[in-house]
Amino acid sequence: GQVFHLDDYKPTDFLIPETQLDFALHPERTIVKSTLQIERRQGIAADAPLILDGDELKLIDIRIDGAAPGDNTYVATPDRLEIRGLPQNGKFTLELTTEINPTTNRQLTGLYRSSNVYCTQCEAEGFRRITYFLDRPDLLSIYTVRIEAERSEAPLLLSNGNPKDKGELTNGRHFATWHDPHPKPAYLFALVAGDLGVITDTFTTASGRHVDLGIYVEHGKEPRALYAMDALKRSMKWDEEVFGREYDLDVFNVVAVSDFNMGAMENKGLNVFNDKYVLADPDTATDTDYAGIEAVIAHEYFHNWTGNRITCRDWFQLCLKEGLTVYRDHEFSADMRSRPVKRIAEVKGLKAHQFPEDAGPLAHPVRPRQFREINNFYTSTVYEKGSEVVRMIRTILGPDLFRKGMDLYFERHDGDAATIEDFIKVFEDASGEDLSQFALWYDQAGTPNLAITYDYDQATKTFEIEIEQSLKATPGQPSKKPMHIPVQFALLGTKGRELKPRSAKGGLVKDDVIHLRKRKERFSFSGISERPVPSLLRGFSAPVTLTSELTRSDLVFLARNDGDEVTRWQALTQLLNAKLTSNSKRVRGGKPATIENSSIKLLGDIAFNPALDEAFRALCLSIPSESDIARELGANIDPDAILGSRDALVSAVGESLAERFAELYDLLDHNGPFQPDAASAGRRALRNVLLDYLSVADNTPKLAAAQFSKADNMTDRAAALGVLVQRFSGSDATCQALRSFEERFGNDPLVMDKWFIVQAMQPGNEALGKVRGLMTHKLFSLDNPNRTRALIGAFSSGNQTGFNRADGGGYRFFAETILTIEKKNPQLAARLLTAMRSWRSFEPVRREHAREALATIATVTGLSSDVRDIVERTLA
Ligand code: BAL
Ligand code: ZN
Repeated sequence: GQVFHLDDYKPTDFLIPETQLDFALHPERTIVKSTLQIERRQGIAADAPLILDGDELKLIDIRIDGAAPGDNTYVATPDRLEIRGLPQNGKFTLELTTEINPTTNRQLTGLYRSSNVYCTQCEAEGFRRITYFLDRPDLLSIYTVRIEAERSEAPLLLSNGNPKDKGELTNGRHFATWHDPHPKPAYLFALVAGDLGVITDTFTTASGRHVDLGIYVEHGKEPRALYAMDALKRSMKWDEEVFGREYDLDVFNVVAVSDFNMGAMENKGLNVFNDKYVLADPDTATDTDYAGIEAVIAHEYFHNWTGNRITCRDWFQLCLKEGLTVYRDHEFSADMRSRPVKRIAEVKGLKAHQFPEDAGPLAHPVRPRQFREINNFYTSTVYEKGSEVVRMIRTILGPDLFRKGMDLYFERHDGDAATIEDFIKVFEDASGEDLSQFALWYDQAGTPNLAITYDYDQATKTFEIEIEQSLKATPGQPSKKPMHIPVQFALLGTKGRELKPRSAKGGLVKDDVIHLRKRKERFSFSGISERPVPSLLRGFSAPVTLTSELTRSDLVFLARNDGDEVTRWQALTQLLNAKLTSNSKRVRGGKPATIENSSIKLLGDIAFNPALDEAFRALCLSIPSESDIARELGANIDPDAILGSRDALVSAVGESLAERFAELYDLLDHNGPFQPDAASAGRRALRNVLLDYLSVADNTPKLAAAQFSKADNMTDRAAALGVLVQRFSGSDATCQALRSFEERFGNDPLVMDKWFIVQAMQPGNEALGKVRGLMTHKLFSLDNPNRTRALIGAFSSGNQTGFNRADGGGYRFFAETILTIEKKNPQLAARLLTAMRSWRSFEPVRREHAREALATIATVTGLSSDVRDIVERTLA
């Protein structure tokens, strides 16, 4: 396939200031007429051809200034329309008619039907599946859209912008017209038509604009959209207060659909959502679901400024809108919930998804310089590491200069298709700082490691920290330059008191931030009266790994005393990881795991510390997962030994603390109705971790079964079901709980995803047969991305022992399934396939099985560019 390069960027020869689209909707034969006002750019030759993008299109009619062009002046293929001999003055009206089939469109990009609802997904390159166009983010146009459909099939007709007109037609058909006054790229175009229920509300902006809000869902599910509406209103208010950003249209609509490749899409004024990120009530949604809805509603809304008003010049700049918007939704959730707990969850997510991406064959910079398939770059690196880069700018400049830079960004680039260089420049101009070295974060792939040594001199009361940064080679980047890395820190004395240095020498230190800029640098602090324990990378101030010479007792000290919850949690995690990895090696060598009483005591002291937030205690007690341990080991991974090591720790802690855990478990039982707020969620999280320890210690499903049947909310029900399937699969209690869940929620596919996931995660060799069996369940379908991710995605990316079976059966099944999915939905197949990116870190037997399965995919002819790109990079 073709490789696209950032360095080849060139503006278009033509502009399309206005676009009029007329849709005559029909399930199999939708007619799209587009009327484009086209202008050749100054300086472009008069004989320059106009070349428009298409994808699986059928051209029915073409007119230039109302007349049919000669046959030999244009060539139309399904993926391209080239026109020559255009009017000399370079200004003309192009009318194109195409015919498309929304029903057979299973790729879910362009215009398709999901449960009888017409909807669109145009990012990144879906618009070209609707009509021929200059389908690229730097081509901005003002859209007017007329939609016509059968009223009985589609009483609701929505598009971007503000509603302009509507009316009845003959034969039971009707129409609506929408106009979006804000010029936008084609990827933000949206249309929705169908028969849906709605909840409405209003919002008045700071300057007094009245906005009508609507959230559209399947009939009967309206009450489950109320939380999303509440989150939307809070997002609108927050963006005004924190970033000074107001909404700019008369309406804001959100539509939930059940077949969607992504989480949601920020189309101007008409967000289209995966229903997973809209629908919630206590009986069907977990606390994690509620938090996800709040975050995604906010994210898509925030795109209105960071993405829509200021878009990307080209797809290499994807992080310009995604990294920044993720940063904004992280800050929103931190303000709505507990900031440190939210931050720890982000760090866990980054380590679980982005660090492995950076460490494997799919590693790429936050701003890649080349790609074969843009759909494969909606990654954790672009999104989550992209957000970390924005956070580091704030840490380096401080909150005031950061805000000043953001204000300048909005002022200077409103209406632009901008670049990362534009983004960095506003912060340089606002602060006077030189961020050229910092900008390497956008260009160099991989996770830097900081190797840290310390030296304390009692006589001179001087403490020295030496930091050496290193960054391994990644695909296409054999050697790297030193980066500017902000390391937030404190020096802790007895009982965790912060020692304030009199002065700092050596490298640059400003307030509580060490600015590491050389490959190796020394920072020296005077006036330190006792040997301190350094608390480094507070708030996880940079996406790096640390190798430090802190002793076990230093780590215990930090885990007990650090006033920064993130570094406190990090110290505990480091202690546990050391134990879990050494035990994994012992178990693999046929030796029993060993566990010291001091680790158990530490976990107990955290669990019972009433001064700590319950959500924080829950995070500490959720010891590193099997994949966390695998990542720490890095090579020669044996998932069975890892599971053995982890279970040994859970059972040692559970057995030693059983009595007090049981008391706390009872104490945390909630009274009164379910509340989705952060504090209540924290109590449930803590209680549900305790349930696992208690069940393992007791070695009976009794407690989990009791919680399952008593639960009045999905968080407690799903947690109990998880313990039953993870710990007691095959027991009567487990089979009964699975049956009862299915009876109760069997008509609600979205809720049944939890039932598919929990079974796909069952540890050990039985999982594969289970997954194969569930694929024949009446609710399961490889056509639906949520179902497919629930069963195939959870199995391949979440079930360490079951998927990575020693006999390679998991990999063979996966390769076969990917090839089936690929024929319907290449984007989904490619995304799922990234589950195998860490194949080289397994022990040799599994590694060879994995390589063979990947090779089976790679040798298929006629693979989609999406899957071909991933499989070839993974094997390279
Ligand atoms: N732009 C694709 C979905 C999202 O990141 O909001
Ligand atoms: Zn986004």
